[in-house]
Amino acid sequence: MSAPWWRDAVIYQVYPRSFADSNGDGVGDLGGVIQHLDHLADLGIDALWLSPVYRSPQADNGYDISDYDDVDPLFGTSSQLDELIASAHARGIRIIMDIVVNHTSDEHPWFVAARSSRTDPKRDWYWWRDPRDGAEPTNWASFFGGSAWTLDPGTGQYYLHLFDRKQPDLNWENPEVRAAVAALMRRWLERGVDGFRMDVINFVSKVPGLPDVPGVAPGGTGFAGASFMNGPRIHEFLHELRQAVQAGRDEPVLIVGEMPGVTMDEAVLYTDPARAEVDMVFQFDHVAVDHGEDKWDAIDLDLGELRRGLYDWQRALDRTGWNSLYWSNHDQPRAVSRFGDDHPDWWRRSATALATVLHGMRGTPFVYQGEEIGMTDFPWTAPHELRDVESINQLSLFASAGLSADQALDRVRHSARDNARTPMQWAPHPAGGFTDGSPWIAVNPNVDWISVERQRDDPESVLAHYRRLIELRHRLPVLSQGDFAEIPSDDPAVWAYARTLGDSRLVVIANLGREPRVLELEPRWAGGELLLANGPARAERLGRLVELDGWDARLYLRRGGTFAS
Ligand code: TEU
Repeated sequence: MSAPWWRDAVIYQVYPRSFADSNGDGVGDLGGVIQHLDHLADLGIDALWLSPVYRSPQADNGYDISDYDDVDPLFGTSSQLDELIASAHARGIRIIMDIVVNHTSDEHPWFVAARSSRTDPKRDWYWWRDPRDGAEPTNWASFFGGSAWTLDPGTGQYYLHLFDRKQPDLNWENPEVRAAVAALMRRWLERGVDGFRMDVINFVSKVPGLPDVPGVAPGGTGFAGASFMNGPRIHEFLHELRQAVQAGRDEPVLIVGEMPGVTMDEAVLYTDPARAEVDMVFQFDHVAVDHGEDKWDAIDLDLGELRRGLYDWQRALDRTGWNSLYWSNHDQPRAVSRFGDDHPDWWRRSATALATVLHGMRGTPFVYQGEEIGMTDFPWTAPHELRDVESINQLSLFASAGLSADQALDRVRHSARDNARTPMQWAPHPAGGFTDGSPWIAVNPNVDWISVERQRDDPESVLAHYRRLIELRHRLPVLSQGDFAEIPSDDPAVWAYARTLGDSRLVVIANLGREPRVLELEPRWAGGELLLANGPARAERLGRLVELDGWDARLYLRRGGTFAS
């Protein structure tokens, strides 16, 4: 059986609110996505992951869904979504819908019914508990600050929400919930979508009894991940869902599981095709290497740790299962600012070096909107510029802890999800070509030198480099199917690895820093011809001594050899 389509594909994430506004209200919408499909086709991507556009009160920018079958008027109409699906398909681009079913909006009819009475048939679709000593039932913390429980005065019980209080957790122990989720996913497949990105899907099996977090002071809250991440029935639930969604379909339905807290061992089980659960996971190890106590406690980036984390995941899934490959998404700061060097002198080379080391690996690369042109974090100057519920709650928590507004902003600025949510920079003018209206969040002032328009026809641009990497993945089976082997380097800034398939070997080498560096290779790695560099194109054979300039990144290809892996 041939490999499924996503194994040599590149997937592009659109966060519609910030992608392109077609009606001048300052918020991105489906019309804007449709208008820019040619940009995606030109980039060469194979599928578009669309962050939620369903009806939602927008408490968490659409990750709080109140109607899974309808489009929120903020983003357009249901018929526009059908048009997007058809227009994307006409360009050979598949559509991957973002499905959020660990929780709904508190305005979803299911929850409205559930909270109406303790005896409502939908009551058990959510998690309800009596007060304990007049307070929250357990000491669980919400990801967005405070307790994970909110009292519903109408029925005198608390309901569970791992995120915002407007995002009550569904009770997946209830088979009616699981059947309803499978049914809504099948309806989207009937409308022509090709797969799903499933939001925090490894949270849906909770440990029975919802035990307290140990060691938390009375009245406090603690991270309860051990009680909801990769829970006791998660594999059963995901296998059941896969069977229900795939039934009767010849074309494989892509399921990408977003799984904070997933381990490599668990990921092998989740993505083993023989187990029919999910096809790949978004893991979080590499995007936590600069977190101290938590994401707000930023520590210096340890390039060795970053490299080891990604290489470990390559080795873990090299035989069984499949990796997603990403630097960015709508929740993470911009890669070139976080892992690269967004100084104007180094910005392009570092953005292309990061792209090279990621896209050279085994797995399915994901490109987040704006990453392909090297968009950077935003230079926040005041708390009121931030829009994200997580950031706003955190600023308030810091204020309560006695920090000044400037001190709180300093703690939030680098990890704020808002960095990824500033408008896509299409053209070098104040609104960035994103809207004719007033944007819902500020456009990065560097739009005058970072934009699609400025890069589209520049062969040396970040955009051109992404195009080349994507084209290579489509053309070279060694990239999509080759195995992975680390090439030893004592310098944490010098990354090198090999991909081997049959008589082809690809060697990827990069310097993730400004200082020139030298790498000495064992003879077995040398001998390839330069295939792609983020510097001047040139004929070059890979020798044993590799001299690397600042943020130098190269791919070498050797064909016709016999390679011991
Ligand atoms: O994010 C889940 C998740 O892991 C977040 O807690 C993420 O780690 C955090 O935002 C980083 O600080 C998913 C969605 O991607 C996110 O946008 C939603 O807010 C969240 O679930 C709730 O649906």
